[in-house]
Amino acid sequence: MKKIIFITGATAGFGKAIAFKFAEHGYNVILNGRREDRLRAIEQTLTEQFGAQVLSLAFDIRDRQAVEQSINSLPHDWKKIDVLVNNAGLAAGLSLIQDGQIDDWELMIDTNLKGLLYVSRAIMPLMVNQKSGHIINISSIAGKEAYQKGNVYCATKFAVDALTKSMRIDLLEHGIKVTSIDPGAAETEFSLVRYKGDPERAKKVYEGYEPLKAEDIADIAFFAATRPKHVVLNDIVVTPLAQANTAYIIKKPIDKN
Ligand code: NDP
Ligand code: 8X3
Repeated sequence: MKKIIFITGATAGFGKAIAFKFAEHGYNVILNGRREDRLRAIEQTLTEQFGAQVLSLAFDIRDRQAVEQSINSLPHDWKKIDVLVNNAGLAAGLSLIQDGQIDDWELMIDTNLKGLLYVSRAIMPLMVNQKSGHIINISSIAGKEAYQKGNVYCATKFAVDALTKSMRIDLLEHGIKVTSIDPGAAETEFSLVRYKGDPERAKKVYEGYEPLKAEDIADIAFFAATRPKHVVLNDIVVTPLAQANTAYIIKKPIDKN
């Protein structure tokens, strides 16, 4: 029987790349995200290209009722979830904490922290019942070290780090693996979202060095999910070669000629 992976935030970036990677390697996939048109397009490609069975669940992970209703009403066969990737998340804005937009703070806390909890709360009992499963939380290097103007985004990722460790302890007796992947700078729609749709500002983040790609994270997620039964990768911090930590990135000047 094919394994099932449930991915939040699968309409772009890491989540989409993870869906492709796992479908290519024989998994059936549950895709989540808010943009239904993208979900349908990805579903069609995964089905046609890899023969995967795909279920698209369009909901906002901040909507507790929608999360519970969507997951509780999964068809029986789809409830045997082998891998949950808690990936949906975002940074909103980049401001000194004293100047921060409270609406941005709420959005990040509601998505990165509360949304992750709602989804996990609905899926963990299924894994406990089946006495197996693997939760992969996409945290960030920002969950290891704070950086200037990162404040609330960093706080949400530090919280994800704490939840990853807590999950590993509380789920230990049920044979459930818990892994954290903590990427540094990766070129996805992340900066476009952070800068509220400003493509010039978003592009600048990745100028002068080679950032990580979504596929790099998908490779790592797949590697983590395919270790022998007795092996758990706890915590994987990954940066581009040009990045040492949240504060040090070597950028070469761009030749504009
Ligand atoms: P993208 O913006 O490319 O993708 C984010 C995904 O999350 C989209 O599919 C989006 O789908 C989904 N999403 C956002 N909000 C919600 C919501 N409320 N409900 C459901 N889905 C939602 O960013 P990345 O792929 O880069 O980011 C993925 C994760 O990786 C995030 O948690 C981010 O914090 C983390 N990360 C990113 C890094 C980077 O440099 N790119 C580095 C370290 C960590 P839709 O809009 O359709 O709902
Ligand atoms: C995204 C990476 O360094 O912009 O989590 O916070 S960073």
